[in-house]
Amino acid sequence: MGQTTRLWAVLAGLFSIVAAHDVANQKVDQLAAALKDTNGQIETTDNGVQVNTSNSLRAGPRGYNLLEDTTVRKKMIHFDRERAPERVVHALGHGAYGTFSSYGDFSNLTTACWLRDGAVSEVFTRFSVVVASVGGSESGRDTHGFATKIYSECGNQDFVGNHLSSFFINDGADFPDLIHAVKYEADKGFPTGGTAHRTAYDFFGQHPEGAFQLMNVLSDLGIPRDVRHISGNGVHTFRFINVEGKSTLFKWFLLPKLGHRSLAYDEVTKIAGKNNNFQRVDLYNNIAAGIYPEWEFAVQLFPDDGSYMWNGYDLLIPTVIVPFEKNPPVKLGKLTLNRNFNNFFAEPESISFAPSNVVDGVSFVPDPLLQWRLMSYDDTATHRHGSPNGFTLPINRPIAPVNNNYRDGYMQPYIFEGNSTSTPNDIGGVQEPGANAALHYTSAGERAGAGPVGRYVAQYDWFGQARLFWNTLDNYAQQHTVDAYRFELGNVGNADVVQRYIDNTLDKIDTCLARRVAYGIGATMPPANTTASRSTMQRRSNSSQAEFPSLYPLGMGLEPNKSNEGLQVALVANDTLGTEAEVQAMMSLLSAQKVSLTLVAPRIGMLKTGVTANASFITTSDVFFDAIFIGSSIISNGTNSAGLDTDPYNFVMEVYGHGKAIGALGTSGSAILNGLGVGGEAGVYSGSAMDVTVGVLDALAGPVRFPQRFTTDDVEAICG
Ligand code: HDE
Repeated sequence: MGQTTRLWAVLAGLFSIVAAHDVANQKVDQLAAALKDTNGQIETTDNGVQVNTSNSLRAGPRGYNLLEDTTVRKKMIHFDRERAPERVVHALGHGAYGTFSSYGDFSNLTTACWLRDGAVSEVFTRFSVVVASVGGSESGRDTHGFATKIYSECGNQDFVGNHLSSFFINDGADFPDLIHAVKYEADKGFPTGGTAHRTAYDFFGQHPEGAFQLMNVLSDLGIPRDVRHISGNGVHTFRFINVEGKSTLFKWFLLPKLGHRSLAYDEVTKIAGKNNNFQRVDLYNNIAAGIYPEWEFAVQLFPDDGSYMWNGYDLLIPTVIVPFEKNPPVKLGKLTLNRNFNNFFAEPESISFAPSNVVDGVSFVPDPLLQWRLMSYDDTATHRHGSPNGFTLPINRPIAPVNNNYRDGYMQPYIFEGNSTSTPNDIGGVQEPGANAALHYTSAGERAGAGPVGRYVAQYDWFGQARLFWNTLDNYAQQHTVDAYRFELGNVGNADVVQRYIDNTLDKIDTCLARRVAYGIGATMPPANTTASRSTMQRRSNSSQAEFPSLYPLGMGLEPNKSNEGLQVALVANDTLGTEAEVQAMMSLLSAQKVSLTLVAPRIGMLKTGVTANASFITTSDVFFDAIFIGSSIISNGTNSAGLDTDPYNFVMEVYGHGKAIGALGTSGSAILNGLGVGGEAGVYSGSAMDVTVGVLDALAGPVRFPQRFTTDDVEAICG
């Protein structure tokens, strides 16, 4: 490289940093213009007249209210209409702002500007759960939504995915039925946030294509700890188009840099009762503390030869996934969430995502699930906002210029000038882009159809990937999944629906799975070994785990070297347990890994040991913590005198039962553990504050849970 070229390269580099910085602030600036600060302002009516709206107008201090009180009437009328209709699915959600950074120049694949070299775009990501309504629990067992809007220079690009890689159905025509079936039963109004009921399993039994997805939901993957530890999955195949019009097919993923973490089902149910916002609190508090979660945007790429097939995998069937081992994803960029919203209604609640929001260089394939999504989201947004003008709301507005002749309608915020409202025109209105028009609906050589018009049903071995998934689960993970099937089917309340699901779906996946589920809920067990699949007992010799670990990359245990950022641990303290010195020693190690420590004691405040408890056994719960410590005693001789009474005893034993790490400080800590009968086991550490903290942090980053503590079926007895 010559001197001048090098200089230009440096200048170009500097420019791209500056440009990237500018780009990354455009949405912030646009949103700032919409901010309204009412702090310290004098209260007024909607027509701008200063007035007190706190006391209504009455005919005397003991008299009736007056119709003339238009001020309070208006206040009430506005209040009566404060809610927009909740989303028909994914109603319960929250989110945050951040950035998307491209790892390089991917113009060989796509003209999408957010994948240009040095491109940094602003984003908003909304996380959600499918079934529960607003006000339900985020910690229930469900598919989690992971939707990201990239406010790029060339327009809004939405990635509307889920935290699981597959789906329940293949044709959008089935979606309203799926949702009717999984939401509350029409004649009863319950259950409002789960699928453990008759209509859901009647539907699942009729749709074998969803067997793999349902098993995902019923595995530990279906109960993630929080949204920082889930992945985003596009589910469908999409299309990149480059400047030559060349199309490359892709499936997208957002892979969490923190790794994946799940909860135990018992924890989920308790968290749901104690803090149904646990997941949004986790995200909000971590971002507020400067701990920003990151995901890598990665794609599986497939050449587009017009067949939509790749090595035997049908790319038009969204319930079939292509394992990472077969087609390793290529990392193209990074999503970072780093800023909380200002107003829940105006931002996460009012944002509208649509898979149809793509920029030039991104397009679709004829997958009948995707095709209906291209219509449904804009339609539901129009309904939810009460107007097609919802795209003009601050959270939805692109930073790219928007100019068209879509006019008028409810709540039109703009006053358009001029009289032309059509294109093409020669009278000074909006002009057509001509040669610069986006390519994104067409690609070179794309074929529109292949065969006679008809209503088609996809054919596949729907149980194959479910079986692979089942076979990749470790014994304890299989047990959790069996227990989840038992919980769900055990609550269906209709023996025929249950038996059909066991015989027509579970038995076809794996006979031993079907027998175990049936055994636990008193249903008829299918005869042993009717399917060719291997039984649970032989799982460990099955090569599929080595071949397809990506079918179960995650969950409680399998992923090594997770990051501990943003986790929470507790120190159990009381008037004789826990010293300032050990808290200091622990803090140095914990804060280096951005793990927060809460001192939990019978009461909040200064204890006789000199340390200050910031939570009590009443204000918090062990289920909120990823690991716990028991403080050492300040009573030199007595370990029993520092023993635990009921609340801390339950606290510690529940953590033990959930398979989490426990650290006991000093000789008294280990004596307490021995007294509880849990000393010396895997995942139970005793020793100095330093040693124990190191042990617990390693456990959190590695195995996370200690499955030896979970009870398992006598599989041999059930399966033979
Ligand atoms: Fe959605 N989906 N969906 N969906 N979906 C909605 O759009 C729909 C599907 C997903 O945080 C709705 O604005 C149809 C797959 C997420 O605001 C609605 C079909 C995947 C969110 C809708 C599907 C998703 C939604 C409700 C089958 C994963 C929340 C409110 C053809 C790849 C977005 C709204 C947010 C929301 C329709 C299937 C993910 C009704 C018709 C597959 C993450 O338009």
